[in-house]
Amino acid sequence: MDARVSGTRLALELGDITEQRVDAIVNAANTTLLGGGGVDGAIHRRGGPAILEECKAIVARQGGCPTGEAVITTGGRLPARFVIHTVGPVWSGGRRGEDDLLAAAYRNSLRLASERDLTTIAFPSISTGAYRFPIERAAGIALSTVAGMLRAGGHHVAEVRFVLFTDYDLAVYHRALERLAQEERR
Ligand code: AR6
Repeated sequence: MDARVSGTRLALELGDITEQRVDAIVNAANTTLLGGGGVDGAIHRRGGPAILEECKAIVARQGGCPTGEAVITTGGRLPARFVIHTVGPVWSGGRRGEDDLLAAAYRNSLRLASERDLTTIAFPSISTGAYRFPIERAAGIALSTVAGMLRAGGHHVAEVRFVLFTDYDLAVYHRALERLAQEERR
C-alpha cells in the first residue's frame, strides 16, 4: 500500500530492511552504536565490518548517540548506500516522554537524509521490538511525524518506505496510514 504526501511516496511493505535498494536504510540502534539484536544485528551482519568501524569512530568523537538522535554511516556491503542509525525510546509506560522521543528519532533520521540530499529512505518499525513500544501507538507516531516533515518541504525525498517484518505489523501500519489519509481529506 502507498500514499502520497506533498509529492513524496509513502509506502508500506512486508520485508527485510537489509535487502532494500535505497539511498539509506534506518537502523533501530541503541545509544552505544556498537550493535545488538533485531534490525541492528541484521544490518551489521549483512553490511559487514565497515559499518561498525564508522560507528566506533562516531563513538570516539561524540560518545554514542542519545535517544531520539541519529547518525549516518556507510552501508558497507548492503544494497543501501548509507545507514542512518537512530535510537528509539525503551517503552516504560508512556509517561517518560516516549512519544516525543520516538517522533524525534524519525524526524532526526529524515533530517540527516535530507541534509545529504538522499531521495529514497527505508525505515523499520523503531522501538516496537526489543524496546516494547506498543506498535499501534508507534505506527501512528511514525507515519504522522514523517508526513509532517514531508509536508513542511525543504527536502528532495521522493520515497519513504516502511519495511515491516510481519503481516501483523504491516496490517497495523496499514490502518494507521488509512487514518492519516482520512485526516488529510478532512
Ligand atoms: N527487517 C525489518 N524489520 C525487522 C528486521 C529486519 N531484518 N528484524 C527485526 N525487525 P528491534 P527496537 C522488526 O528489536 O525495538 C537491538 O538489540 C522487529 O520485528 O530491532 O528499536 C538494538 O541494538 C520489530 O518490529 O528494535 C537495541 O538495543 C522492529 O523491527 C534494541 O534492539 C524493531 O525491533 C532496539 O530495539
